[in-house]
Order: sequence, then C-alpha cells, then structure tokens
Amino acid sequence: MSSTWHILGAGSLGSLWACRLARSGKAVRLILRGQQRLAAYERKGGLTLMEQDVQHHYAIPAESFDAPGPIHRLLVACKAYDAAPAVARLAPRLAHGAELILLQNGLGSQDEVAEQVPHARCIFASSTEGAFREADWQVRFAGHGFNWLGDPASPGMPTWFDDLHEAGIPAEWALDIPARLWRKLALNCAINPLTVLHDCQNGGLLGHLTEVDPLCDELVNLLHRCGQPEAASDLHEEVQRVILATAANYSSMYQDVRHGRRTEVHYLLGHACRAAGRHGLAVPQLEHLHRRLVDNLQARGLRSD
Ligand code: NAD
Ligand code: KPL
Repeated sequence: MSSTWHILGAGSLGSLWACRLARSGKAVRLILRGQQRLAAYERKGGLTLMEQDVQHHYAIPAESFDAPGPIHRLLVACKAYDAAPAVARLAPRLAHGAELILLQNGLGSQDEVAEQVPHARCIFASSTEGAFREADWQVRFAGHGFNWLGDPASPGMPTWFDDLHEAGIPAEWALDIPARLWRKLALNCAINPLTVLHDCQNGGLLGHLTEVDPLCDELVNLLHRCGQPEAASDLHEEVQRVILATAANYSSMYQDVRHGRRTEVHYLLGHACRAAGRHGLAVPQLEHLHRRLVDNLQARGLRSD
C-alpha cells in the first residue's frame, strides 16, 4: 500500500499539514480543483509556510482530480460543506481500504463523506491548531494547538500514526473522538454565533453571559440526550474559561463573516438543532439563536445553509 499523503484542499489547514509532512521527508501530493488551479500553483512552484517571522518554501507536487493512480491515504482539508462533494469526485480513485482523515470542524460532514466511500476507512479529527491564508499558496501558522484523531467504527490506531509525530504534528489517537467533536461543537455553538450577532471579540461575550448561560443549559441537555455525558461535563465553566482565555480573539465564524465567506453553521448550530429535533428535545434558545444568525447572514448576502 502506498504511503503517499494525498491532500485534498490546499487551504489553511491542508497547507499547514502538507508543509510539515513534506519537510519531514514524507511523500505528499496536493489535489487541486482543476487544470487552472494546477497551472497557477505550478507557476508559484510550491507552498510557503510562515511561522513567526520565518518563511519556508516547499515544492510539493500537485495534481488535479482526474490524475491517474490510486489513492490510499487522503487528508480531507476542505470546509465541511465542500467535503462530501469533493470526496465523491475522487471516489473512483480511492483504493479498497483507503484511509481518509477528515479535518472538518463540527459534525455531520463526516457521515456525509462516509456515505460517498463505503469501501474506505474514515478517521475523524478534531483540531485546535490555527492557520490562515495570507495569499494564494501561502499560509501562516497562527496558533499552536493539538489534534485528536479517532475512528468511531474501529479502535485500531493506523500504521502511519507515527508519521504525524515525525512531522512535528501534535496528535493523539482518541478512542473518544465523538465526545471530543461534540464538546468542540458545543463550545462553538455557545460562543461563535453570539460573536457575530454582537459584532465582538470572544471577550465581548462577558457582557452577554445572560445569553450564554441558557444556551449552555440546553447544550448540556442535548449532549446527555445524544449519549455524550462526557462532552456535557462542566460545559458552563469551560465556555467561560474559553471566553476568558481567547478574549482578544475573533471566533472562526466571526472571521468567516467578516471576510464575506460562507460559514459552517449547518454543521455547528444547525447540527445541534437537527439532533435535538431527532430526539424530540425542545431547545428554544438554540432555535432562536439559529434563526437570528440565519437572518443576520442573509442580511449580509451570505449563504445561511
Ligand atoms: P480553507 O478555506 O482555508 O481551505 C479549504 C480549501 O479547500 C480551499 O483551498 C478550497 O479551495 C479547497 N477546496 C474546496 N473544495 C475543493 C475541491 N472540490 N477540490 C479541491 N479543493 C477544494 O479552510 P480551512 O480554514 O483550512 O478549514 C478546513 C477545515 O478545517 C474546516 O472545517 C475548518 O473548520 C477546520 N479547521 C480549521 C482551522 C484553521 O485554523 N484554519 C482550525 C481548526 C479546524
Ligand atoms: O474554536 C473556536 C472558534 O473560534 O471556532 C473557539 C475559540 C473555541 C470559539 O468557539
């Protein structure tokens, strides 16, 4: 089985992973949307990673979707709403037993991807690292963090896991990956939409704790109903801790909105509301927040799905 890391989505996180894997000597290939993007990339000659004030260039090979050759290991680094359609286009190239690592935030996109590739193993990831694009093919490593990877369907650690340590990618194999994804989703639901609605940094929510707390109450009930008691434990305290620790930061959803980009709301607050509906659980605060957010996004001319 080939040990090449194919990377789908050469954006912020995909480029960060690609550069670190390539500099540790791993075989890496980027998969780009089409011939035009491929030509633009080849003119640039590679990816640039900025870390503090140091910049390094990595001449990582790239190909388009229809390149020949099977794919055995695929890092899916698109946004949640792009992941399943992108993987569906690549499905004919995925070898039997191929492994996909899904970096998407939130929940729901992982199952959408898995439906496209029943012959592949889907490994879910939850990342607290931070990266953003400064220009095309140039990414800044903005926040050190950690990555948890796991497979809810099968506990065995993949044979390539040490590649991550060798590449300096901080990671742990997590048997409780659904709980970790739910916990992050709950934090994102309690913080991110309110930062958009109040047009504030995370710390600005200290002035709106009367809105944050009832959301946490409903999220705790929802997590219990979804069989995720671990993810519910001390949620109120953790939300306040994160608000304080990231007081000067703008949430990822705030940044998407500020840059006029589509948000991942469907896989965050949208997923929470749909899950509550499936369980017959009333979540009026979350529903109301979702409606306000959708209205706000639509008023800005942004997609709200
Ligand atoms: P991004 O928008 O910077 O990158 C996504 C890339 O995927 C873009 O380059 C886009 O062109 C590409 N893409 C989309 N559809 C494609 C297709 N069909 N074929 C080829 N390429 C395609 O996004 P990002 O910030 O790297 O986020 C990716 C995921 O990681 C999101 O779910 C995000 O929530 C999560 N995440 C990001 C960070 C971060 O700091 N950036 C941190 C934690 C989690
Ligand atoms: O993950 C986050 C985000 O901005 O997406 C935090 C900092 C936890 C806020 O919800």
